[in-house]
Formats: sequence, C-alpha cells, structure tokens
Amino acid sequence: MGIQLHEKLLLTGAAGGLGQALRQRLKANCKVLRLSDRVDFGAAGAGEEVVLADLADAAAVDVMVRGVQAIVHLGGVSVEGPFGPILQANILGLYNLYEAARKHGVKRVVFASSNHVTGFYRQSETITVDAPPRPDGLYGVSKAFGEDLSRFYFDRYGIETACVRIGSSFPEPKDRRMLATWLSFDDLHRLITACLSTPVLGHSIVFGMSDNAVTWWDNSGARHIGFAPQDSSDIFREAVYARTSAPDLTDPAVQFQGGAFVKAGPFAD
Ligand code: NAI
Ligand code: 15L
Repeated sequence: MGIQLHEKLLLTGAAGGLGQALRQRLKANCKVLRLSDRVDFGAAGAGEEVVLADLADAAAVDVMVRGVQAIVHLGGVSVEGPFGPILQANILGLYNLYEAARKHGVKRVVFASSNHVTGFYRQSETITVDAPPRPDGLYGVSKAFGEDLSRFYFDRYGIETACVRIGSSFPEPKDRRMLATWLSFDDLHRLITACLSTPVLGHSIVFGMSDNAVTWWDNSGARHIGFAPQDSSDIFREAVYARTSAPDLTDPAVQFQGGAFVKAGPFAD
C-alpha cells in the first residue's frame, strides 16, 4: 500500500501506541526505517535502524535525524498534563527536530498534530483546516506551536510539512465522541503515505479521520494531499451506543470537540 519514495525514513515515538501500529506498515514506504523513542523498545529488525533520543537533547536529535530524507514525527507528550514535560518534548523537542532537519537537508516532515488544537469548537460545528486554532489545553497549545513552527521552517527554509490533526486513532472507537473522531490505523497509514508522496505538499493542515458519517471537520482545503479514507466508524455505532449512556448535554466534554480534554487540569508541575 505504501509508495517507496524515500531511502531512509525516520519514525519518532516508535515505542508509543501509534508508533507500534505504524512500524510494519511504514516499511512499505522506504528501504530503511529508522525508529526512535526515548525509551528502549527492543532491537532493530530487518530493514530497520534504532536510534534512541530524548527530543529535548539537541545533540541526540541531531544524530537521530542525520542521514534520513523524511520524518514521520509522532514522539512527544500525547495527552494533557503538567507543562514541564510538554515544554521539553513538544516545544523544545520540536525546535530541536526542525533545526536538525534544516542542518541535514531533510525536506519533508509529517507532524502528528492533534484535534486538540481546535478542541474548543463545539460538536455542533463543522470547521475547515483554515479555522483559527482554539486549543483546549496546554497540550493543544503545544501542537498549535508545532503547526506555527513548521510553517516558519517552510516559509524560511522550504521544509514541507503536513500537520496531521489526528482525531482518535485506536483499534476501535471507545465512546460516542470517537464515532466522529476515529481514524483507523490503516487510514492513518494511508494519510501518512499521501503526505509523503503528494508532489507538492507545501505547509498543509489536514484532519486525520476515517470516512465517518458524523464529522466536525472539513478536509476540502487539503485535497492536494490526496487522502482517501477507506474505513469508517459507522460499523461500530450500534455497539458503542449499546454500551454507553445518553450524553449529558450540559457537560463541556459533550459540548466541545475536545471532549474530556477541555476540562482536564490544571496540573501542578
Ligand atoms: P504515545 O504516548 O503512545 O506515544 C508517544 C511516544 O513519544 C512514547 O513512546 C514516548 O516515549 C515518546 N516520547 C515522549 N516524550 C518524549 C521525549 N521527550 N523524547 C522522545 N520521545 C518521547 O502516543 P500515541 O497515541 O502513539 O500518539 C503519537 C503522536 O500522535 C503523539 O504526538 C500524539 O500527540 C499524536 N496524536 C495521537 C492521537 C491518537 O489518537 N493516538 C490523537 C492526536 C494526536
Ligand atoms: C489526542 O491528541 C491524544 O493523543 C489521544 O490519546 C486521544 O485522546 C485523542 O487526542 C482524542 O482526542 O481522542
């Protein structure tokens, strides 16, 4: 399913949930898949390299990036929490990644942004990729920073980036909200493949969702990426409704797209 355009592709966050889901799938996109995380996740297999690095460590990130042609960047703090780790991994870490990409001539990045960049829009709204950010927490703010930082590195240095505002990428939707936000692992791989292979990516924002009947996001401004989802949360709808209770419409987690993230925290550092 992948298109092999790159000799060596870097996947960060390889030990995480999505990293594990993509490890085999992304081998179709390159000759050598370099895997990185800050925690040990075992040895490299055939066609793989492992380079451990903490994103906050500029020298380690430089080594991690050297020699690759493109990056799928999943590494970092993936939920709302104290600002310290978010600052280190998602803000300083992203700066280190783009500085290394600039120094080593990497020209394309797929950045795992998040729907929490726009989590304070209502579930009754449909927003486009151009809607102004309304982050629902410090995590969402850090992803909005990543979208702006990558735009700067495109405008100034020509590094193309797809900011993929992933909805909820899990084996199945866990609740009623995820019927709207769900992105299957195969569709995630299709989307990353599209971002890596579209001829002209520029700096783009795209929502990462499957072909769900209920949706809050309009990807028509990202048609140039060529993403055509093939899965849908709809096959899970009946089962999800059966095991969950009717939503409390006064609950902010039900009113806003970010769900429970909109009422998380504050956290002590
Ligand atoms: P995860 O939390 O399972 O994986 C993140 C990985 O990043 C972990 O293996 C962790 O060790 C690594 N990491 C954290 N701090 C680091 C640091 N300072 N240096 C190096 N590595 C570090 O998250 P998941 O679910 O796999 O998500 C991957 C990416 O996609 C994240 O950036 C997340 O924000 C984004 N995303 C995921 C969604 C989902 O539904 N799974 C939805 C929206 C965005
Ligand atoms: C995210 O950004 C998180 O990384 C993931 O764990 C999910 O909670 C997802 O958003 C979501 O909104 O469901």
